[in-house]
Amino acid sequence: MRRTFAEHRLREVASLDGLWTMKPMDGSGRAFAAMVPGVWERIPAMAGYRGEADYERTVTVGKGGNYLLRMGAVSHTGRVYWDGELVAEHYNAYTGFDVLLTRVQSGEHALRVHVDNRFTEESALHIPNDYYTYGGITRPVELQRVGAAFVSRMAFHAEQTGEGAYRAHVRVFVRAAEDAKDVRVTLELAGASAEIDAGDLFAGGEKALDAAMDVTGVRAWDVLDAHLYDLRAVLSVCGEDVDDLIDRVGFRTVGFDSEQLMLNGRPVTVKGFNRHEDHGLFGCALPVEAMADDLQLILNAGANAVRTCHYPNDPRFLDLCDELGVLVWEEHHARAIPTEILTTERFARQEAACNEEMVAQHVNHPCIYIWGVLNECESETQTGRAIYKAQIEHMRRLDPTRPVSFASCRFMSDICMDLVDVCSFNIYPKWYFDEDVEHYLRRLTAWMDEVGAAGKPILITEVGAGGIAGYHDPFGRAKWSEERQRDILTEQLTAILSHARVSGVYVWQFADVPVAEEWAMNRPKTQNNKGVVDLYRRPKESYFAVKEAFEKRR
Ligand code: ADA
Repeated sequence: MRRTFAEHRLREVASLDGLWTMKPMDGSGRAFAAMVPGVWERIPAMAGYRGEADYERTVTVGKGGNYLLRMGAVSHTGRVYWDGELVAEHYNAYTGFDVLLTRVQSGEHALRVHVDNRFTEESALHIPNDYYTYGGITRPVELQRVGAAFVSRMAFHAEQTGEGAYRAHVRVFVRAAEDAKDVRVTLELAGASAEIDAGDLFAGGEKALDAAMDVTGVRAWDVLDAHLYDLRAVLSVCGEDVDDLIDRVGFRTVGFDSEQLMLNGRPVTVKGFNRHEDHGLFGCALPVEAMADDLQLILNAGANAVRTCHYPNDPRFLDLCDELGVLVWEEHHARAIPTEILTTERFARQEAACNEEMVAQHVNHPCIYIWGVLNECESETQTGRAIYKAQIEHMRRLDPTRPVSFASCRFMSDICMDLVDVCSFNIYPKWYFDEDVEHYLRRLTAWMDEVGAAGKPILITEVGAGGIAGYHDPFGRAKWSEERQRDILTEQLTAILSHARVSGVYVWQFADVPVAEEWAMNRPKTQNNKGVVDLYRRPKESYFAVKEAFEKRR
């Protein structure tokens, strides 16, 4: 997937981004020149379209051979056809997928991607929700030339063994496009190296190979002080180097003690924003420049953290967080999914795929310090608990090195607190109900003590209030005015950030977002207006209130 750094020195990579022909399947016979990456909602005649469309282009292949077609993301369901033949199907807008094309002839080929963003029974994760599900090929597309065997990914983690010294564990995944004999992989990391003998591989096969390296004299990745290192795998077949893959890693220790997040042995207060991948100009297909601008605004507000509500993010956004030292709560895709969907086989299958793809694609980002599952689902019943337990256990199997949590709104009735490393709550005192914030937090911690969660740290994963950009009511301070939003956030953050048991907070939310039409009656302008900046990143008064509160708390 496209990154902010070069993933290969040996493998040839061609971008397939640009204008493709897009044909909506609405019976109109129309065709548009549509940008990839992009969302079709940005084409004026297609705004608001929910349906199916074909994206088409010609791909000119210079040298015959094996190719890996890397689809950054299709929103939300994609079927890929190469020269008319179905070669891949993928569901879920927020993770990428690869298609291996073997023995491709040089010359012109027809690439077609059928895109569907409808809410149907087939879709358990994309449902009409408090954010927008766009249509399109929404992240970059690449065609990569690979040999008989190639490195498909790596999974890294490091244990600290001394001052500036770590034991790095790397699992390398090697795939074969054709039979390949005498395959070897050399790993390089921070001056250390390791050799792995992969033996022979058969066409279509994959092997996972483990290696460990001791590195010394490295600088830790830390919050707002990020040091990154290239982890490079070079693959040879019969002694000849034919392929390579570079990922970037960081060395850090991370986890919660009974009250706080400990990063490299020091407590860190999480001061963050919930951020949807959405922008007034680009929908969910933000260019990397706009992602970087968002992070500038976030850092300028005194924050050090982002929660990727409510789905895995573009790897380039995570790259930027790695580079800037921003702590990330990355979440699988699930926002308030009704129990009748949660209990289906379809949900289990689609969420399992999301978990597997999210961890496989993002596990090496040092910025990710925790995985989140099932935002605001039914965590107060035995039926719901079984699903929470299964999801949390799945995440721990996929990545035993990071804490896991979920954002609960089942106040004082949640029965899943024992399942997580940190208890996380989405709370809206003063907005959805009128209760003094300190009083509310006292009730919350007293309840935790009662249900046996006394020794657990707390994160406030959402707090906020609505404010319509440009609506002012300086004297009356009506709800939805910028002044009222500012007052409420000040009160909320002052109480939360001075509470001894709370390890951090994420403001709901960074920017306003459009929501599904089905939500319009509770959402003025069909937007979730709790952003501290608007759709186009113009700050509201609340932005400065958050900045003041965050900067006060070191
Ligand atoms: C929730 C939810 C968010 C958003 C928010 C709100 O608790 O997790 O996605 O809907 O509340 O604005 O009410």
